[in-house]
Amino acid sequence: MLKQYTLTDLSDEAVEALVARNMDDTRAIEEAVQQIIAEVRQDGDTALRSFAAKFDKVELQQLYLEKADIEELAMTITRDQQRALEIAFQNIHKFHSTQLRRERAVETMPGVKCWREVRPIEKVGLYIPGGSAVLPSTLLMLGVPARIAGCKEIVVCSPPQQSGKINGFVAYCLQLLKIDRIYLSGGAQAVAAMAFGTESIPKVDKIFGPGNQFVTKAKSLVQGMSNVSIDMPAGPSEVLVIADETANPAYVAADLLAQAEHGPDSQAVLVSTSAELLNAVNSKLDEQLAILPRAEIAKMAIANSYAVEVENLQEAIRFSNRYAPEHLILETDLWESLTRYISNAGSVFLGHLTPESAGDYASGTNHTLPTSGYARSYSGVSVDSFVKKITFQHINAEGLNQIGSTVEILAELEGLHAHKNAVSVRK
Ligand code: HSO
Ligand code: ZN
Repeated sequence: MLKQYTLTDLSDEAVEALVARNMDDTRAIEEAVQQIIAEVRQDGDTALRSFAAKFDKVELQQLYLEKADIEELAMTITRDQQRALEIAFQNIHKFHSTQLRRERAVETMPGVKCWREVRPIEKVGLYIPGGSAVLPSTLLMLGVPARIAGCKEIVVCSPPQQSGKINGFVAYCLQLLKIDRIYLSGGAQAVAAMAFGTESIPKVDKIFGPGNQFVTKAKSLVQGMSNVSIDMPAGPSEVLVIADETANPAYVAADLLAQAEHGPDSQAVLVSTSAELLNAVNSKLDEQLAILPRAEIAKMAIANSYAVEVENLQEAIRFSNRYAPEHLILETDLWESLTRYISNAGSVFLGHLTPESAGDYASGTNHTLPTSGYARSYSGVSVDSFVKKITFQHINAEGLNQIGSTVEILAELEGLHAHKNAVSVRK
């Protein structure tokens, strides 16, 4: 049963507290991660081997698998599973392909021409988690835009299984992406390896991918310690469902549980205009939880979740915008009239037949999205995340004549005479 609130009963502070995520950032995690980073910097591969023995319970000689191993592992999955991964790959590819657009050059004054050109980030590191659920879909969500962007080197790290191998689904995704090598390292140590480089693992320019609190902490720490950047700050996954009396309670419950099964710290929020719907969803939650293999995890997440009753859909959207959910699902016949009011959300799922799961796997949109309220200022991963946009300009004699005195005056007023002179000498 979801905790329940009525929006009109809540003070502004109470709403603020409700939409705030539990950013429980313990010093203990930070200290442990600092230590791991220091060891990887100092001992490189030797440190990675000892972390693999300690955390993944496996003795590794070679810290990566190559083409032949990947091929062999990929063959262990069924033809249906291969087809499903192929369809997901194709849809993600189709959707992301449109994201590389050329911009036109602009003549800001006669003879002064400015434009931007896109260049791939050369070396990117993709972290693929392998904890309680292995997520090959994440490899597609990161690998496809990296390939479309044209990144030269795509370094993939994932924790090894106890066999010293990786899962067959991840292997098949590597094949679809034409990536011939995967590094067998997980956790904060993999992030440190990609940030600083080891004998085996190349240093990269940007690190992508979700992970547990250790991985997330490592990403934020290495960003401040080297010139590596990261995709976005990542917190536990979350969904906010807006549902009215037109919603099907079984669908709503299923969507909340799809989120809840990710982890005990996941959050599933239901905002509804209908008290009957809230009750019906609660009973469907019980029904569906009873037969869910990951019920224990989902129950903990549900305990960390809540429902809010609101007066109308506009109020629901306002609440959602304050929460800024990673995923927003609109389970109402009126979804079309609402989309324009959405100002903060990572990815939005419209109508009764659009489950978040479709976007998690296969519809084409990316599932690497801003959590914890970062949807206020961040977008999800896309091809843009894998490129830089370089500005260019060219000024001819006419242009210099047009713009020269403006620059000279501005340089003068800032007291920067060498700047002024760089124009004056050319006149
Ligand atoms: N909902 C997760 C993505 C995912 N779901 C992967 C299943 N596999 C974060 O958007
Ligand atoms: Zn999911």
